[in-house]
Amino acid sequence: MTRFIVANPYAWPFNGDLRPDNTALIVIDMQTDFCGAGGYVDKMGYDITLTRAPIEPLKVLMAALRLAGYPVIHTREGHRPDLSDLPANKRWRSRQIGNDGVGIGDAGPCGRILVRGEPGWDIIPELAPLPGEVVIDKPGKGSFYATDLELVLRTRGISNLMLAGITTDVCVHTTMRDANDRGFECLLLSDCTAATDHGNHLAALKMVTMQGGVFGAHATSQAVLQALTNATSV
Ligand code: C5J
Repeated sequence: MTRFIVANPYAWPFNGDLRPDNTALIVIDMQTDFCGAGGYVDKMGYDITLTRAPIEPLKVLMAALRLAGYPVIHTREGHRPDLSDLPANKRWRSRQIGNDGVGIGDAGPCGRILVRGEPGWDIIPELAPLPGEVVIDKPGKGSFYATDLELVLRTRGISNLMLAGITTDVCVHTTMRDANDRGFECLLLSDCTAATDHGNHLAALKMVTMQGGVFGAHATSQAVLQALTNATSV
């Protein structure tokens, strides 16, 4: 029996082998710094209603996937308190936006921005990991760089990745491209991701569809929910 999710540009996964023991949902950087009041994105002057939009669909999807036995993996972008893993150019660039010269590593309304252990760095309570779920702490935009994510996935026999979280054009895309190069079959969830600019979100979705699905495919969370209930036999 095969099972597919209605997706663009192809029904996903390519081989119809969609099972809870080979497929994981990865929820990227749903942290206060990216979608909470007073967090990094808010402080930069971007509209957090955009980055908060995935919260409700994600709540529903995560509950359904957990019930069906699919693993949910979370990531957090952040740096060591001594900033020894924060490249100088990343810090410098983050200080260029906004009018106060405050950037990554500096004190903001939610504590030091993108620093591990600070309130702003934590995953928002609405989407808090359940006990036992894997949380990957990453210093960069991609979820594989300087983390043990690939080891965790290979150890569990995961070959299919559904990607959610923020931002579509930065951390989600970087992770998806890297996962694709490593041979994972990737699905970006269009309503469970968002960017600080809606045009960038749409462009990031479109990029996925080129060349027959150059990095994988994209689908709505509704399509995933439908696939959980309707198995298609081929
Ligand atoms: C960014 C992310 N945009 N999670 N991080 O700095 O996309």
